[in-house]
This record gives sequence, C-alpha cells and structure tokens, in this order.
Amino acid sequence: MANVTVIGAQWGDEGKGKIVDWLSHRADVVARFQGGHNAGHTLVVGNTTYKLSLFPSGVVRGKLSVIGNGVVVDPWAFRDEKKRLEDQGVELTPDLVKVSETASLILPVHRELDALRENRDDGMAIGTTRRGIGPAYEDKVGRRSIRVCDLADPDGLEAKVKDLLHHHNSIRRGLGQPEASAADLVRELKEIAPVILPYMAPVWRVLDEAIRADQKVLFEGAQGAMLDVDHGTYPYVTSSNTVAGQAAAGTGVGPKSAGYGLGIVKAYTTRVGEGPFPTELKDEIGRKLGERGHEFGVVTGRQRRCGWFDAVLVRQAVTLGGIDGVVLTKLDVLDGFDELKICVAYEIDGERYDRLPPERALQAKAKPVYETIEGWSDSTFGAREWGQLPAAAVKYVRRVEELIGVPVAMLSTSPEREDVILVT
Ligand code: 2SA
Ligand code: MG
Repeated sequence: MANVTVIGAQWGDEGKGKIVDWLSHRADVVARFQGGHNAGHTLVVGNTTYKLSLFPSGVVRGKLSVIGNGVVVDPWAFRDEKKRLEDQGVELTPDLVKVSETASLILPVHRELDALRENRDDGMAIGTTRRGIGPAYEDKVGRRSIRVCDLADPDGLEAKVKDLLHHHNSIRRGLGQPEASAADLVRELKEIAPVILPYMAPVWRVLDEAIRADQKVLFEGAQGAMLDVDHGTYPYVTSSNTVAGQAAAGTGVGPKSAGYGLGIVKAYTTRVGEGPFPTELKDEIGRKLGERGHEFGVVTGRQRRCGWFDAVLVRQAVTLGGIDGVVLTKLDVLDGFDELKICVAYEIDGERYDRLPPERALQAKAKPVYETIEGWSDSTFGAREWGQLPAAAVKYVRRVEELIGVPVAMLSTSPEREDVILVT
C-alpha cells in the first residue's frame, strides 16, 4: 500500500474512524495532521468501542501514532484521553506515540473564549465544539502560541504566557470577564508538562525516517472538506485546513508523501452546528435518517442535521480535497426508502449552479435540484459481498460514482470493521 490520506468529503462524521482503523492494518504509522480533540472517531473492534478525539486511530492497533504540528493539542484533554484509552487496555508508551514539538497548545483561555463567543445571542454563533480550537489557531497564526516545545523550557514560559495573556486579557476586559492570571497559567503548564514531554518528538524526522525505510504512513483527517477554513462553508467551518494537502504541511513531510487521497463519503448528508445545508430535511425523512443513522456528535452529543446526498458538494470536495477515490459509508441507513433523492445542482436566484459559491448570502439561498432514484426494501446492513446488495442499491452507488467523478473503492455497511465491500 502506498501512503494514504483519509479525509472527510462532507461536513465531518462521515465514518472516517472505521475506515482508518480498517486501513491501519496495512499501515506502519498513523498520523493526525490537523484539528484537535474536536474529532470524534469511533472504532468498534470486536465487542469493544473506542472513542478517539485527539489520539490517532492507529493506537488501537499498536501502530506508531503521530500527532503532527498542524494539530492543536489540549494537554489536559491529552491526559484524560490517554487515561481513558489505557483503562481500555490500549498501550500508549512514548515509543508508540509521538507529539510534534511545534504543535500549538489549547489553553483554558481558548476554551473560555470559544464558549463566550458561542453563548452570544446575536445569531452569529458558529456552533463549535467549544473545545477552544478556533482561538488556539488564532494565537498560532498570531505568533503568540505556547507550543509543546515551550513546556521543555520552564524558565522561558513566563514571558511567553504574559505575551499571550496580554492579548487575551484585553479581550476579556472588553467582554467584562475577569483577567486570566499569568502565574496560574504558568503553574498549570508546569504541572501538565511531564504528561506531554515524554511524547515530544521532531515528527517531521520520525516520518521521514519511516518513509525512507519504506514504511507506509496513513494520514488521518478529521472533520471534513466542507469544514475546511479556506474551502468550506465559511465562517461555519473549523479553523484548520482539512483537505488532503494539509497532510504534508501538518506533519512536515513533502506533498508527494501524502499519497492516495481517500475521501470518506456518507451515503446521505449530515452536519452538526450552524451553517448552510442545501439538502437538509427538516421533515419525517430527516428525522428517520437521524434515528437510523444514530446521528449524534461523538464530541458534543449534539443531534446532527440530516439530508439527502449532495453530489455537487462532494464533487467540489473531490477536487478541492485531492480525492482519488471514495469509501461510501452508512449505505444501510438508506434501506427501506421507496425513493431517494440526489442533489445534482443548485438553483440560486433563478440561476443554476454546478458548484457551491463562496458568498454566504448565496449559500443560504441555494435550493437543491434533485434527481429521484428508486429505493430498496431489502437490508444491506452488514453486507460484505457486492452480490448481497439489491439491484437498486447498486444503481444508487453507481449513480453517485458518476456524479462525483471518482470511483467508489469501498462500501461500508455497518459500524463493524469487517462489514465492508471492496468494489473491484
Ligand atoms: P470547532 O469546534 O471550532 O472545530 O467547530 C467549528 C465547526 O466545525 C464543526 N465540527 C465538526 N462537525 C462534525 N464532526 C466533527 N468532529 C467529528 C465528531 C469527528 C470527525 O464526530 O465529533 O468528523 O472527524 C466536528 N468538529 C468540528 C462544528 O460543529 C462547527 O460547525
Ligand atoms: Mg462529529
């Protein structure tokens, strides 16, 4: 297997965790390259369910697992997730897990600012996971982050913390919030440092050595292409690039090391949080998709918004995301519908669009132009052979493939790792 980069092709929750776990068998290294613990990857292995938010899915398989420089690391979340996984018998020693020395930290002020912004009542809230992801990335590009390597320089911490809090306390004063104490934050960072530092490594060199030794790297994306800060439905996006191109920048390898771009696509569409959703269904069908698909956020437990498959969006994600082929997941959720709809274009102000335009006002007005396709009554749940699928299900998959312009390489028909159909 060449290197593979797995990314979501919609708004997250496409079922990446299962596919990364399925692929991690064939990989030597699994690397996260963006986001933080706003990911929520669920792996069902036998009768154990693992929920991963920050740690790469490879840890469950004992693979070398790398958290790259493009990730924002909440050290307290790292500590808690590490404990939870170790209690489930997962081995997380420093020779198996590496954290980039240049990853920016998520700090309490980031979580507090995220929540403050989300509690506004002017209708402008993004609907974030309130993990402090956005504020942490703001400090990163603002060149005032505290980074993993700074934890190894305790004497230098005070000046860096004062610089960061100079910025945050001016905001907190403006919001009528108490100022954050530099002394407290320095103390908290010195306390948590011993948890993280044993894992600190020059991840760019770890991966370079692995690639030179012809080891296979699986780059694990989080969220989805339509949540990408450049290419998604801005401002209703996450604050990092989620497309395959970020795999290289977010871990310090060259672009050609990212390998095959594998998009994970849900057979219908969901999103959690605010923002445009042209094929959203606020009716009985939407509720049925949500119930059958158990559509609740892994990180926040929020109910997800559901709708028909949007081929316009996925085709755009294929191009922007660097996707060479896709895995179509949760096909079984569509069992039992008499007919299904696929969005093939948008109508905005009477004009037909074959792409989602960037303007917020236009995105909000996008009306789906649908193709109607025959549904199927037989169950596809757990199918592992192409021949087990009803003809109408095969027809649906083939139509999706035609519309998005890249092959469906695999189907996933349940949360169980082995319930997949390799499409020859
Ligand atoms: P944030 O917290 O600043 O990243 O939120 C910004 C927007 O991004 C959305 N968001 C997500 N939406 C769906 N799934 C997410 N994580 C998945 C999970 C896992 C995955 O199951 O939780 O798909 O990798 C995720 N993370 C962020 C959020 O709702 C805001 O709209
Ligand atoms: Mg999610």
